[in-house]
Amino acid sequence: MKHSALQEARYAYKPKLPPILRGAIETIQLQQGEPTESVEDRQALKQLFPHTYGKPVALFTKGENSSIGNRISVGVVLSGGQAPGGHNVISGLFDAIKKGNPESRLIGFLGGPGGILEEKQIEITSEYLDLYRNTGGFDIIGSGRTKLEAEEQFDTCIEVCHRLKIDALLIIGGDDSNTNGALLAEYFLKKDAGIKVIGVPKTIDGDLKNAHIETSFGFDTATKTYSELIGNIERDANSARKYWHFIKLMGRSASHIALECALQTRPNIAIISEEVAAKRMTLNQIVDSIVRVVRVRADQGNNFGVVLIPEGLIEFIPEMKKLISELNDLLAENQEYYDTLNTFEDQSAWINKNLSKDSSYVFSSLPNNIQRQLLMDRDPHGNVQVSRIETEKLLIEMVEDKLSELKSKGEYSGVFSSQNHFFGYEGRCAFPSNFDADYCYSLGFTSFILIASGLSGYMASVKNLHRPADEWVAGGIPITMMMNLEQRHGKQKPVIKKALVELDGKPFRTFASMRDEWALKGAYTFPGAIQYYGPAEVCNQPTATLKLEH
Ligand code: FBP
Repeated sequence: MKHSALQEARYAYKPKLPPILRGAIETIQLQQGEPTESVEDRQALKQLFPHTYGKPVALFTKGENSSIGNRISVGVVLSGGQAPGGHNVISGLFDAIKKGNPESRLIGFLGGPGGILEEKQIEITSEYLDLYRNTGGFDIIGSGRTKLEAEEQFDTCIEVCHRLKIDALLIIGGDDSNTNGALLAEYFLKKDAGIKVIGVPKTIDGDLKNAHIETSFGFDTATKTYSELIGNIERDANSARKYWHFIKLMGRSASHIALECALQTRPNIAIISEEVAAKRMTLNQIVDSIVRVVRVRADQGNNFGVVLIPEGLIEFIPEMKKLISELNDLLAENQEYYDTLNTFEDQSAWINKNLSKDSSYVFSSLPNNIQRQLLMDRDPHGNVQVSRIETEKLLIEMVEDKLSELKSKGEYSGVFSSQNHFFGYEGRCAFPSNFDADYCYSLGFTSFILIASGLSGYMASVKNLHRPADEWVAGGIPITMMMNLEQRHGKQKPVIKKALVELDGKPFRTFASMRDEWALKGAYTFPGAIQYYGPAEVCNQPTATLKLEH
């Protein structure tokens, strides 16, 4: 394989660890804090998780730890969408395991959680791992979206782990995968299977965070990658002065990515889905708010600008949310019949007949291509795949229509020419920033200490992340502590509470206090490419979200 110059340089990068994890590994001892409670629904969760509920927060301190040197085998699985830094979680875990006992083994399950069920795995060796250190992607073992949630699957996991002599599983995933990790940990204890389960917070979306998990890994690199691209487009817009750029940004549900990128690049408009939902804005009101800025800028002679749109927006617009939920139910309940409808005309006619009056009206008023996208295959959770809905094009079309209407009435005399973009996959496999490289390596290393200390049903945590790594604090958080009950497919299910953008939080308030100025004046900032080498203020900065939140 031919390596780029940066790839070669990154192989040699030594990620930074929190001070407690440096030096002799057998002197890292577990220190248990107070018992914990879940965020909500305490009684119900206590009953659902009799073995793992209420465990104390785990901290580390210096002292003798005789179990660290035991020979163990750990299985690792990458779950869900790629996020920069996954390879470093595995590197940190591997190095810690081998430091504990060179005879210990790391088994990587291939292609995500499905790899455990299908018993597809490889042993990760030092030579193999060296090709992946400090690089982006999940290609070291691959990822997948198979959900581990049924008892038969849990039993298969036990059989496979016993056959492979695996003592613990590390699940690197988002809120759903870690929820399932908690269920697995509970089941293993109930069955006395002797297998521990530890989770690691992964997702570029940034929505797996709480009082103890300050950020999920990958958010830092992905938002820096998108911000670089947005900054470049802003500069192009400023130079050519002829296009309005509509940029959709990944993030399945929450708008953390769009908000962070807005704070980094100061676009003319950034829509935040959580605000749209809170104000119960209709699609037309969102379009009007964009048209307002386009007109004022046109009056100033500025027929150009940049609009950021979060990927999940469509599901936060109340009328669209209702439509999507009705579509999800209709398609799930009538899949067999629906599959017999061969043309789009037949499908949309049947859909229109079965939707409520309001939703049918909304559906019919959408352009044909958006209707088609709303009817595409659901993801394994039964949800519409928002990354495939071209919201940016929908908004452009609607803005164009409004502006021509205004023009015909003599109320708008500008020129509106647009470009659309979608930044998502571009950021998920970038070389991890120094922040993500260090954070992920620390999470992997921490996971081993939790496993070796006999804990299960915990998520690895590294805190104080807005400070340099010299001040980072490692430990573990019982996953049940992050849970509540939510309605899923008509049933109350225990799940990790998703963190949406808080409208009274500092990142949003900071954005809201400046956006009017950004809308009309040229306030663009150009973050440039991620820097891996150079002064700390250029290459070791955490996200604005993290700094503002802490
Ligand atoms: P995770 O929640 O698994 O981390 O994935 C996040 C994400 O990147 C979303 O931002 C996006 O909507 C989705 O994955 C895209 O999924 P896919 O890779 O299946 O196209």
